[in-house]
Amino acid sequence: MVGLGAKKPPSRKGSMADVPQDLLAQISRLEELFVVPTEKLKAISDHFVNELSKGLTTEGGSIPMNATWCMGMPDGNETGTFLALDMGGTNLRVCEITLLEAKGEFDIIQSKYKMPEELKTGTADELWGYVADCLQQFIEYHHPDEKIESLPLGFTFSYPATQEYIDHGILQRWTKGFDIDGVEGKDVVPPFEAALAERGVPIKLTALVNDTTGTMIASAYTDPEMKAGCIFGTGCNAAYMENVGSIPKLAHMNLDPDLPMAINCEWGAFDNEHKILPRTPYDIIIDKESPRPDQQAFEKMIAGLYLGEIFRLVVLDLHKTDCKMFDGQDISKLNKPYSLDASFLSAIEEDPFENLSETADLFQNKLSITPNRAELELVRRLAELIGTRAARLSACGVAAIAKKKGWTKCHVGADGSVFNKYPHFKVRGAQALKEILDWPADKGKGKGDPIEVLPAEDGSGVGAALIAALTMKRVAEGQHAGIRDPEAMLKAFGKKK
Ligand code: G16
Ligand code: BGC
Repeated sequence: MVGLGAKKPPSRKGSMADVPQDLLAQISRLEELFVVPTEKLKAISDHFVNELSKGLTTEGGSIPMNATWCMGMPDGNETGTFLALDMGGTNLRVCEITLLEAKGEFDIIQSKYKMPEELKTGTADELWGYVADCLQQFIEYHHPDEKIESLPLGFTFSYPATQEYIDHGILQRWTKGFDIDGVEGKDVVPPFEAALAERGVPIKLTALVNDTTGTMIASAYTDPEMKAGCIFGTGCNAAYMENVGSIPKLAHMNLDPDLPMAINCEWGAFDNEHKILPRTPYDIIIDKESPRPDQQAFEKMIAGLYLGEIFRLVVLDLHKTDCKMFDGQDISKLNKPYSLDASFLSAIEEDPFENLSETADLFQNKLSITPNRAELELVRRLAELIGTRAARLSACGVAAIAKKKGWTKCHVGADGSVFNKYPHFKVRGAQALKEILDWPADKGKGKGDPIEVLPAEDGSGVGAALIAALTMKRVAEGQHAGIRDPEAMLKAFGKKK
């Protein structure tokens, strides 16, 4: 993993000496397609600011800007024991979190389960059954013979949901390649609770939370400078704290305009109308062939689910066009959509050897292809271009939130496999933020930057527990906005503070 203060990745331009003219011409073409210059970054983030505001109006825009009813940051003094479920793009975690008396401290026990690939396109019953089974297993293992119904549950459900109340959520659409019939447009909480009840685990959900909101709140628990949370993983998105008075679509509720409200931006949907993002022909194919075409335009250019597929489509194209990459070789394995994931690109970018021998091994092992030296140089540059574009475009979203809110200095908590594992992602993002926000020459390295994107240490499950705690505190204090049945919540969990 590359730290925030990591050195700039070494340029490999010098290694291109042996690359033949036709491949060099292809590299220049790819650079034209994938490099996003400073001026374009600035134009994208300015447009992004307008789109964030539009999403908060009653008319709405592409970016949903979902009000989450998480109405406050933690101060580190929250206490109590909570269950948390965290259904991310790759893993399902079940946690029991005890927020301790000591400020900002907690104990956590957790089990991690893989989200099986086939669940993502299976049936709703299978999905909820699996999630409920994992929770049941966890409870039976950690609390045999105990009644734990009174433990509040925070459920991190990392998909766009419309919430009129914090303990329900109507799935707007599946993202990240999920495609399960009969869930979109419906409240996801009743079928989830029904699956629990069927298994004799009558736990009631206290808060349905997006992973970005969870990440923001978990990060803010120990760092008062945290103002937003981002996920750069299988999907990508951000949440930040808005004030109710700046959310015209909530005006009809006559709430105190100074109340805070976490907004789950769902910024993956930025530019669905294709006004500003520099899409390549490869991005267009990805979109057309995805289960939800015309959705998540921004996400499809930058999130982990798509990075390997962009790479595969380019390489396949180079095989078919005049330069005939891998000429005469059997490329059948390369023909399979989504056969390469972001870790394939990470590994190429991490190859420490001048002769790119690890990249050669990767191609051999994964695809049964033997690239020549020039082809190795090209695929290395291609991975660099795709990974750099992802980091630079991601920074446009962070900059846009900061600009919208007038923040010149703050911390942003981030999680997800791309942020944590993709080489140079952090430092490339920091460099782009510097270009967009015109920081001085010594900034843009990550550490010590005015806006610093920092790893969120403990996953958004902790955030979900904290949000459940904050919600119960709010209910106990008589603040009932966004709570469906405050009486029932008080009765179930008592006056926890
Ligand atoms: C962490 C967070 C999840 C989030 C996930 C995103 O989980 O706790 O809430 O959804 O990151 O990353 P990805 O999409 O790469 O799974 P984890 O299990 O990945 O550390
Ligand atoms: C989902 C978001 C989520 C993000 C990161 C996107 O595809 O729509 O709700 O926060 O992925 O997991």
